[in-house]
Amino acid sequence: MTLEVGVLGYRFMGKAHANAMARLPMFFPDAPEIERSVLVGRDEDALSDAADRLGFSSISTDWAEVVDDVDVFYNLGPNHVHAEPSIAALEAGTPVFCEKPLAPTLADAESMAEAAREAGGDVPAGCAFNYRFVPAIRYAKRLLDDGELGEIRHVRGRYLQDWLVDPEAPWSWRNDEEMAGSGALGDLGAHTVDLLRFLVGDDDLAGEIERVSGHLQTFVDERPVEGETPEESRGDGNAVETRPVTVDDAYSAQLAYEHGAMGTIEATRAATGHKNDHTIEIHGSEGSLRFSLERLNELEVLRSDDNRGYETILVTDEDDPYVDHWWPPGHVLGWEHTFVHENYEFLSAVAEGREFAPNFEDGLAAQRVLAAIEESDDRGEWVGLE
Ligand code: SOE
Repeated sequence: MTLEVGVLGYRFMGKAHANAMARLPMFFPDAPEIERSVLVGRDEDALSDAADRLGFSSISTDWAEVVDDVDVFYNLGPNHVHAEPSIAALEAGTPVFCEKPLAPTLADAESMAEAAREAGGDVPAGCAFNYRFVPAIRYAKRLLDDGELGEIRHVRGRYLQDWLVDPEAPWSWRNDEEMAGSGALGDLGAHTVDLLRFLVGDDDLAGEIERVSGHLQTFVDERPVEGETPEESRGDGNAVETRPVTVDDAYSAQLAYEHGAMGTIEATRAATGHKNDHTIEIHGSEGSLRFSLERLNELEVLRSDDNRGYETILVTDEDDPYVDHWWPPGHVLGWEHTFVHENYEFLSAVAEGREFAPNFEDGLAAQRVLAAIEESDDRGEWVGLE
């Protein structure tokens, strides 16, 4: 049976997922057969253009008509449109794949997770934390799960970008609290929080995060508006020149884990010169590991019984769980492949009517940490997580 896929959103993430779907039959012949059936958005001209480029057979400007018509619904729109269409799709029994962060607010994320619970395990509700699907991260998880790093003492994660260093960089929905929820915290921090949960959140490792202390900062309070669309005008046809920035440009947080480990995490969109630098470091009683998205085919591992320091493991051979699908060992993978891997896993779960991880519960768990970090910044004190 061919799965008909409906996708809301056709910009950055729309492109990344459409590209992944197009690669599947070429490289993952055991993936379920799909049709990029309907592309959903508001602007018909832009939609038709995007549908042609991205290989969709039709377009719609009304998500409500699409969600129960298709076999799978991808919600790749801005954060403020995550909840309503995703919940409607789940209520119609349609599996959903939603971009991260799961929602702009904790309340929305809770409603989405509740809808997923009610839809049941055979209707997968996935949250698109694509960095779980980097082969080096899978490798790191195996080392940690096998206890090779011993007792976990420190976890560290930082996600650095620089596209908002320039005060003249244009305003977008990502700078608006109502639409985005938060700034660097939700957009980038959600990835770090999820990756650390994936790697050490297990009860045999660091366990849950118990308390957080957070700090948020906005460096540029307003930004120029580009273009002259109706939303960008004051209602009288005259374009506004700037809009306020109502989210953080950067955050940092300390984490206290259930079994005593300490965590330090941060993200910023103002780290001059850093484009997409996501780094994870973990120190255990028996060893340490380092991962950087800028060198995603490598994992650095240090063992306490070996005085040679960090060894670089090239995760491009049999250690890569997806290597058989791609090129001969050593022919490196990149950022886009993480989307192919996650689409493969998610669509296979849909076809087989089984659960997929990361799911909406994982999205909600990350959102709880983000909300606690914001609350801690507001109150100026540590905040506990239930
Ligand atoms: C923008 O900062 C962004 O595209 C994030 O939204 C993605 O999740 C991240 O993977 C790359 O940067």
